[in-house]
Amino acid sequence: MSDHHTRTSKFLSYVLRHEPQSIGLTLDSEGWADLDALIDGARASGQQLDRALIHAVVAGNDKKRFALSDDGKRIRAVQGHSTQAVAIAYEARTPPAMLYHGTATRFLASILAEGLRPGQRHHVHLSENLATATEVGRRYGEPVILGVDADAMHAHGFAFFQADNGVWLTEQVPVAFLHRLPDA
Ligand code: HQG
Repeated sequence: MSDHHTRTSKFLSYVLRHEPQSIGLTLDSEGWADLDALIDGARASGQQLDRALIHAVVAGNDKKRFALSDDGKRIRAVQGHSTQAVAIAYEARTPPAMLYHGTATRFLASILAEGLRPGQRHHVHLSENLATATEVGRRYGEPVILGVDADAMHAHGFAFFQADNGVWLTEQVPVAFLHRLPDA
């Protein structure tokens, strides 16, 4: 992605996941925003967006963070929300036996005491592969990977969901289902 696309992607993440009201935008409970309202609200707050730029950012996004509606009139972030305006009704799905969560070493003591919590977001985010988990962890410092025994959690009745971009979501992970992986 070019710098311009990366900046636009960060702006879209901010308004579509966290602070839609900052540009006077309304999201429905599934996270959808009207594309014209997004463009107008952005312009009023000094961000120049147009349909071509938005389409390019959605299509080229490294993590497929955004989706356009079939009629092209609406856009949403597919996961990662913190705004209480949104409560996507993800369909529960059987997870793979093992999932991974990348975090930073400085969070380990707390996580191994109280389990994984969603923080500001609506869910704990998990991935199917170690490389992704490592990159996620690196955002906050020296990365460390936790294995999540998703199979056992699922057998104990914990629900798992998968966003359209493949990220696995669950509400929390108790310590009993977590183990630290040896450093790569
Ligand atoms: C940590 C990115 C202390 C948790 C990624 C994480 C992901 C605890 C941080 C998506 C804790 C929350 C989400 C506890 C969890 N004590 N720390 N009990 N439980 N934590 O950013 O998973 O680029 O909200 O380990 O790819 O890092 O935004 O979650 O370090 O999919 O599209 O608290 O964000 O995607 O941080 O990342 P975050 P995350 P995007």
